[in-house]
Amino acid sequence: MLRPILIHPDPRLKKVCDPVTDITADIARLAQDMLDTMYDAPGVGLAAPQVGVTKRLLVMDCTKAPEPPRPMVLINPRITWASDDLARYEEGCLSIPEQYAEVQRPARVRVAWTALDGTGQEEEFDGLWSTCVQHEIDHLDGKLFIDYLGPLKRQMITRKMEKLKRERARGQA
Ligand code: K2U
Ligand code: ZN
Repeated sequence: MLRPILIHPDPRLKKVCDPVTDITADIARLAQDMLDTMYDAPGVGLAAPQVGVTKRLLVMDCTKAPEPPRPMVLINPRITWASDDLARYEEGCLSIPEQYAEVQRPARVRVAWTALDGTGQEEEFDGLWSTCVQHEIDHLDGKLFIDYLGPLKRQMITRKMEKLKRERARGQA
């Protein structure tokens, strides 16, 4: 089922999210809905706060055709190692539509998490997967990619989003 994606500014996007304490049928349903919503957007990642659930859960699939899809669900993810070398990427965000800016992050990260079946996982990510998982884990800590920009650019983007929300509220966008 598709869920509406919150648009910045929204207090739920600034919250430090709560750990998932037990993996219930509701959590499994939320994860599936987040994957459906991500593919529909389309996007390569989505964090629970973006659909209004302030829990530490994210989904991602950074595969590109003709690779087979690899939908991933990360519960209570945490970065256990990050490379010294950095990588720059023109990031966007489904909660900040049509705004892009270059963000620099560690090129490779190791992430530990719990899978939907309750097993502990750990994997090293590079390339778009690395950028994406760091972008999503930031969401779980209430951090948006625009928080890495200067105050003027961030304020300009926030003003544009406030205008977009006003227009959407009037059914104009
Ligand atoms: O969290 C989100 O808003 C989903 C983003 C994740 C993302 C942002 C920047 C870089 C990598 C991942 C959406 O996937 S934005 C759409 C997108 C699609 C393809 C490549 C990059 C971004
Ligand atoms: Zn985002």
